[in-house]
Amino acid sequence: MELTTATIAALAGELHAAEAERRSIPQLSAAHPELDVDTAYAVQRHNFERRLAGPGESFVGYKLGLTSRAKQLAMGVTAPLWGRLSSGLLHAEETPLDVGSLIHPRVESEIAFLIGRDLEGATATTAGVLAATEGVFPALEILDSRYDDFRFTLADVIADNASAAGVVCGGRLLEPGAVDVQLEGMVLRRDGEVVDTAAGAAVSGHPAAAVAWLAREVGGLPAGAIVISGGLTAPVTLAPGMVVSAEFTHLGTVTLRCAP
Ligand code: OOG
Ligand code: MG
Repeated sequence: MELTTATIAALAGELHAAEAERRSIPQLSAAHPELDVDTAYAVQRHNFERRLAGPGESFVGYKLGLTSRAKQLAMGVTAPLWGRLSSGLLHAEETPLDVGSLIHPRVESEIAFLIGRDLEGATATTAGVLAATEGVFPALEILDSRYDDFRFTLADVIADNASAAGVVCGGRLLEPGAVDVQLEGMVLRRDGEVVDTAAGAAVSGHPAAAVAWLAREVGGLPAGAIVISGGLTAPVTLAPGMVVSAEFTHLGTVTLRCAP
């Protein structure tokens, strides 16, 4: 059964309140098994519009999620999804993260794209994405599910803006012709210790292929948009005082420090 506009607004309100009050809620699909992917994106859009109405907030781009096998296995959801990024989600690398400001935060390393010119959706390809990209850079994504125990169905997590809680941009911006992102290596460290490693191909065979899928899904990408292409490995659960870094072969290093 299709959910009404009023129900979409009510579901969005539940997620918004959970985020604002830093408490998790049961999965929306538990009370609404009829929540489908399209309706979930409508819930996501509702809260993103609310976010954009906030002071100083503007659209900055998109996030891809569950684009690697490691992430799909970790979350038990076997399809990719996308979410929306606003300026308020950008977390400066030099600012320590207050873990207590979030419900149950995690972090993961990603390869990010800065789109240099408008990319048409219907015909988007891996090569087309690379041609439209101004530069690629490394990012750490901060995740925080608004759901109990960080568990969800595909529709639930889409409604929750793909668990988006922040993006740390770092390293260096390289032209896509200067680095083969498919073969780019990454070492993930927690408090200096290696916790995981990956290559760019972990994401959809080629991170730009994931971005092409996004472009087709959302009907094109505008010049200036940032797209994070999805976690390369399983995420790391954050704790006060923790330092997590992702060191890439050519893209450099991006670091997140948690406040003590
Ligand atoms: C859902 C968001 C997934 C990624 O990069 O795979 C995601 C989640 O894991 O909470 O951002
Ligand atoms: Mg992610």
